[in-house]
Order: sequence, then structure tokens, then C-alpha cells
Amino acid sequence: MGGPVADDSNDKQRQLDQYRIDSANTRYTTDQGVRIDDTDNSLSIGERGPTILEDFHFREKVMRFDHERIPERVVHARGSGAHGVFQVYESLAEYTCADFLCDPTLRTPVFVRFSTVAGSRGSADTVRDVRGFATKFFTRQGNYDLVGNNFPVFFVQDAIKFADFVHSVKPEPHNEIPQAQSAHDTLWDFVQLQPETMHTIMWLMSDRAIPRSFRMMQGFGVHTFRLVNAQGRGTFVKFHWRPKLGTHSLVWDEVLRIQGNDPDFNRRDLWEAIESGAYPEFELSLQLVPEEDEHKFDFDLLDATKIIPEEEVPLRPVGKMTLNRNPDNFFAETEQIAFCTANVVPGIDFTNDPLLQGRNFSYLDTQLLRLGGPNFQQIPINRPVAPVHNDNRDGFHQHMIHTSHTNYSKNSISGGCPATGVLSGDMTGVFRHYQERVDGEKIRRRSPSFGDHYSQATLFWNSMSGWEKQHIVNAFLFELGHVERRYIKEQVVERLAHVDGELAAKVAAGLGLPAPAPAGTNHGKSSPALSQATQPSDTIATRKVAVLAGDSTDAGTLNPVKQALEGQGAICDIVAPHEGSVGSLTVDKQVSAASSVLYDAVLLAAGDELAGNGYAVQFVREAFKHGKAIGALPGTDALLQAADLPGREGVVDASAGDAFAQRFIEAIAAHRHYDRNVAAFPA
Ligand code: HDD
Repeated sequence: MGGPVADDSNDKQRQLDQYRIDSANTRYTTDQGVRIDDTDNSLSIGERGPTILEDFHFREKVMRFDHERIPERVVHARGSGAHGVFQVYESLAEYTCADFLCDPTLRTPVFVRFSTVAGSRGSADTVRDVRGFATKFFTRQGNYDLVGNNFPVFFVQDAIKFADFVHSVKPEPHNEIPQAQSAHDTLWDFVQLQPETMHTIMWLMSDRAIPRSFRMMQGFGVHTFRLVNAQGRGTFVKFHWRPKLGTHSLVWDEVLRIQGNDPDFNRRDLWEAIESGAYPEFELSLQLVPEEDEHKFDFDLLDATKIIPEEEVPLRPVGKMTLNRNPDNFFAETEQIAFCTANVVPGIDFTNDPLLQGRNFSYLDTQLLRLGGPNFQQIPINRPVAPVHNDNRDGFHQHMIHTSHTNYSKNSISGGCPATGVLSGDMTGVFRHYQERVDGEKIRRRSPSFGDHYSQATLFWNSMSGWEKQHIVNAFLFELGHVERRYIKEQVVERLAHVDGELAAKVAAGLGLPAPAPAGTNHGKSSPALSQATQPSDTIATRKVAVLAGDSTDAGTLNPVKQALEGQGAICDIVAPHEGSVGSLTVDKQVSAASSVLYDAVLLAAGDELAGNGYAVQFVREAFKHGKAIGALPGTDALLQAADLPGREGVVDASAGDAFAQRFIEAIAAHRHYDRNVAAFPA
């Protein structure tokens, strides 16, 4: 019989338990622990007299309130996090000595924070933007941070351009407008002057920028990193997260409506899924490139505006991450977690990607401001589960009481401790920097190998399905339609001509500009893996279905269908003209307080009585416009007729044959019915 399986997945939770405070059955005190009789009235002279200075409780309460805010993150301010666990499928010791990647019995605790980039902390979730996907692995060898995005590429090649790029996309400096939007002059001015943005701009204009859920988007480490094995051999690596639920997006018109209906749409979705036990899962996959193949690509591996097409280097699935616990306190955990790309563990190392090198500097720097000093690593959410011993001391908010009489190395007084690998003679698990030979002149110049800005933008465009291309054109028209300066639009269209002539011509036509001369550079290559149309779409787990019901709904017909949907993990809400109940069914939402944009599909369960209800009719029309599956139970014709839909794609009619529930499930699993001709349909 084997020994006990190593399970360190609770190490972080056990550590956090020491800091969790539950105020149930307690008494109100000051921060000094002194009990207080009343917190509703300040101490005054007489009932109508002035408040007096000695009211220490008032002073403390107001002071604490006045100091509640810390600077929000300069980018990725709006985010949402969760705890979880990561486990590797089989040892990757051939490539890395990172023990969490080598021991398949080990369950490593993680904390993940998803985010948007441009908006402030209070901005809406469903904006056109990159999504951050940052994972902190609390490994036995220290914290490892994989600070990625849901795009595999970035806007600029060199970190020195980051501030310029972020300034351009953020609200404009003179009036702080617009919030969380890229559709304005300064961003597009930056783009037209900086062609290296073009590949990532294609991703930003695609549906990848409006994910249905944090649980349904891919994550990418973006840079080429390096794995290093115990023998010191390096292998280039790209990190990919793949969501178990598939990669799915919203549609633009829906996005605009969700922002008003539920600005917390993605945050709520993550929270509710975890609360209900539907734990989000992501598979970690690697693209591995031997060091000797560094120069065999037609782009530079160090250029973060490039992907390695999956068709050239296939993805190797290596492990799974499950998010299984919501934070107890948003500020303490999600807000205070501090990621840094420089947080690596033995077996994982950097490359000379100039974007990555700059990031390694920036993240540490930003936490000092955001979290108020050098001891932010001692904040409970940031503490490693690995022991921490060194001679770093003091600073604001030092929590540790170092009892040692020495704080320098080497020392003899403390027996030489804490001792480095060299001093102790014990080199077990020490971080050794990858020994790369580098020599050159001190220059401020971009490598010519970073010079091709269009080939992969074209590759992305060529890989899109028809509806994806249409969405991209629409996105350019929306964005550039908000740009005031005509010459900026013209210049962007010029840039697009280098990506694809048809794309440029369509955008130009929509903007009322002359079609630019075709640059004739489309190489005709594609990478099918880039299209969302090629991604698996086979589950309805956690999908939300609105059941449009009324007093006439026949529960006997509805319930078996509802049970079939719920049996596959879908969530059904009864939406009816009034709260309370309709027949034997409890109403979840009153129709005027509900909105189709908060659901993935609609099941019609009442006819005549809803046909005259404008909210219900609007519900069905909007769902159709947004490509959602619509199921129609018997007796609901009147509602369908009132909706006056321009087609029947993805509309599953119970009267049209057997196995209605199964057909409806398949229609929902397809995610969206983009084959509908809805361009002329107003919803
Ligand atoms: Fe960054 C935050 C991802 C380039 C500087 N970045 C931040 C977060 C994510 C990323 C997910 C939020 C972390 C969290 O949830 O707390 N950033 C990326 C990716 C990049 C990238 C994938 C390119 C491949 N970033 C980048 C550059 C710089 C920064 C080039 C600076 C030179 N990023 C920051 C920052 C932030 C940050 C200012 C803001 C808050 C924070 O770090 O903790 O330091």
C-alpha cells in the first residue's frame, strides 16, 4: 500500500483561518478592545450642545472611515477573485524542477483574480476590453505568480511604451471621459501611430473582448517564459488556460444592455457559480519549444505581440485548476492580493522579452504605493505557505517580531542563520537563475526581428468564421464611429489595409471614407484554433434559462423539461407577469424587473396571456436578436407570433416532434445561433 497522498490544498486556508474574524455573538468595542455603550450619538455638552474632543470613539470611527480607501490599481482596477487548487496530471520533471509541476499528488492552493483593464473599480464588467487572468500559486517552494490575460498577445512590445498605451486608452486627461471605453480619439491616435498594436487590436475588436463569463474564457501567460529542469536545461514555454465550459462571448448589443441591467454581470456569475458548487475549472496547457529551436519561427519568440500558432507547436495539457471557494472579504483578499511577474519559483524563469523584463520591475513598484509600504507581502492573502526567513526588517506595518539578535548575513552570533544555500551547504530547492550567455552593446533600439506588425493580425483575421469577421467589422465601426478626428479614422483604415483589403474596405465604407489602396499583403494563412467557432460547445452546465410563464402555464408540461435542463446543470428562473406564484410554480422574477440579456436561453411556457405583455414580447425579440436558443412549449404560439421573429433558426418548437427537451438542450449548448439574419431586426 502506498503512503498518504500529499494534500497541501488547505495550507493557505489554514493560514488564513488565523486572521478570519467572526463577529457573531460578540460585543462592540473600539479598536483598543474597550466595550462601547452606544455608537449612534456623539459625546456632546448637553443634548443640543457641541461635540467634545475627548470623544475617542467618535474620533476613531470617523478616522477609520476617512482612511478606508487605498489607491485603486492603475490598470486592472475592476476585478473579482476566488480561491482554488491546482494539480498537475503527471510529472514535468523532464522540463522543470518546480515541485508543484513535478508531483501529481500535490494539490497546490491558488488565488485567481480576473479583471478588466481600463475601467475604474466601479466600472461595468461587460465592456470591450482585455480581461486579466492572474493566478498566484502558493507552492511549497514559495509563491509563483502567472499574471496573464485572456488574449495571448499584448499591445506593445517594450515595457517603456506601457504608460503611453495605458494613458491613451484611459479616460482623456482634460475631462476624464469616457469611462472604461476604448472608443475615443486618444486610443485610436495611439493605434494609428504605433502599428505594433495591430495584432492585439484585432483581438480587442473580436468577441474575445466581451466574454460571456470569466469561467468561459481562455487565459494566456502571453510571454515566452523558460522552464528549467534539475540539470539546468532550459525549455521555452507559453502558458495557456483552457476553460472546461468552452470559450464563449456575448454579443455587442447585449453588452450595452447588460451594463445597465447588471454592471456586476461577470462578478456575480463567478460568485454564484462557486456558491452553488459549480466550481470553474481550467486546464493548464503548455507549448514547449526546445532552446535550439529559438530561431526557427518567422517571428521573434521574445516579441509579446506574437503567438506561436497551435498548429506549429501543439498544446500539451498538463494540469487542472479548480476554483472552489469565494473570498470571505473582498477588500482583504481580492483588493489586497498583490501579483508580480517577478515572483517565480525554482524551475521557472524569464526570457529577455523586453515587455516581461519591464513588468518585473513595475509590479513590485506599484504594490509599494497601493499597499502602503514594503511589508505588503505579510498581508494574509499574500503570505506564502512556504516559510519566510531573511534579514529584511522594519518598515511600515511590520507584523513579524523577529527575535533573532542579528539581521545581517553572514553572522556568527545566530549560528549563521538564516543561511543561504551556499553558506549552509544545503542547495536543496534553491532558486538558480538560468545561465544564459548575453553580451552586447548598450543601445536604445528595437530588434529588427520585432519589425513585422501585420502578418499575425492577418493570420487572426483569416482564421475567423464569417460571423466573427462581421463582428470585428461592426466593432471597428462602433469604435471609430466615436472618434471625432477624421484623419485618425483615415489612418486606422490605412493600417487595416495592411491586415486585409476586404476588412479595410468594409470599415472604410461604413465610415464614409474612400477604400484605401490594397496593400496586397494577405499571406492567405490561417490558424483554425484561433476561431471561437472551432471551440467545443457541448454543455449547458450553469447556463441560465428564463422560463416565461403565467397563470395559464401547465406545470405538468413544463416540469419534465425544466427537470431535464436542471439535470444537465442549467439554472431555470420562472419569469412571470407578477411575483408570488403562477399555479404550482414559484415566480423567481417579475418580467418587468427581468431582462433577457441576463439569460442564455428562453423557454416559452405561456401564450395568450403574455402576447399582450410588452416586456414579455421584448424579452423574446431581444433573445432572438442576440442569437439565444428559444424553446416553445405547446400553447405558446400567440407569444411567438406577437414577437414576429424574422426566422426560426435556434427556435425549438415542442409541436415539431419528439425529444423536445433534448433538442432544446442542444440548441442552448450551441451557445448562440449566429446564422440568424438579424441585421434588419431591431429587437
Ligand atoms: Fe500588467 C496589473 C496583466 C503588461 C504593469 N497586469 C496587471 C494585472 C494583470 C496584468 C492580469 C492585474 C493583476 C491583479 O489582478 O492584481 N500586464 C498584464 C499582461 C501584460 C501586462 C498579460 C502583458 C503581457 N503590465 C504590463 C506592463 C506593465 C504592467 C508592460 C508595466 C510596464 N500591470 C502593471 C501594473 C499593475 C498591473 C501597473 C497594476 C496593478 C498591479 O500591477 O498590481 O504594475
